[in-house]
Amino acid sequence: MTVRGRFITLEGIDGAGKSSHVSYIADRVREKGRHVVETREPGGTKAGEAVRAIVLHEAMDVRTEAFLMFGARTEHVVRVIEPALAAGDWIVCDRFTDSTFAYQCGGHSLPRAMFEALERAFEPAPKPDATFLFDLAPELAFERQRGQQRTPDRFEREQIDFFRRVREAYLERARNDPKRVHVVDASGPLDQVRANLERLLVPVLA
Ligand code: Z5A
Repeated sequence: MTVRGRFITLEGIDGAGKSSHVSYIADRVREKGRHVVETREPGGTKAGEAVRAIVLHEAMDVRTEAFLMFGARTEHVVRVIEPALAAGDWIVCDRFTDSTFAYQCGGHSLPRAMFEALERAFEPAPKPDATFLFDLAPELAFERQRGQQRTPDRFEREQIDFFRRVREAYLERARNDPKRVHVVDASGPLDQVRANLERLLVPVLA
């Protein structure tokens, strides 16, 4: 019988540096001889990537944004995540449901109960086995993003108070689920953050 794979997610405010660590985690899993699927949200499927292009760049009501995130996630779970886990693969996913609770409920103050109901009703959403939350002050994240050459997307144009609420919502998720959510201090230089991550990753890979 195939042993179900494991599901690892990375979370954090924009500019926390989590995308810099996706392939590192995937490589560490491969070293264990496991097959890995690297993916992201919103995205991960053809329809999900189309939704991503819309939510990152088109103006819309915050509820529209929230429902689009859930629609993209349903595709992702049904077509990619569940089949891969069932086949014994490991998933390393850049953002998942915690992002919705942090951005839409924390950042945009939409009611949490609405999303908890949606989560139950529309998704056969697997719960991540482990989540790494890259945590740093929004002021520092803004400074890092200033170094980037590309045009900021809709989220990146939000004000600092929005990201303070997003960060607090993430930290609350971590406090409520400390066995799953591992908080990585992301305030130092990249190699220091990597070392912080590695310490927390070792028991997850065991
Ligand atoms: N969203 C949502 O609202 N609800 C949902 O349910 C979901 C998502 C699933 C996705 O865009 C957006 O969708 C996201 C939330 C929302 N908001 N935004 N924007 P995205 O995937 O493009 O956004 P992101 O995840 O924030 O992408 P990112 O730009 O890749 O950010 P990051 O992963 O946090 O950081 P990074 O790219 O690895 O690093 C940022 C820069 O900092 C880069 O120049 C690095 O070289 C640099 N960096 C990284 N680490 C360090 C350290 N330690 N020191 C110095 N500089 C560093």
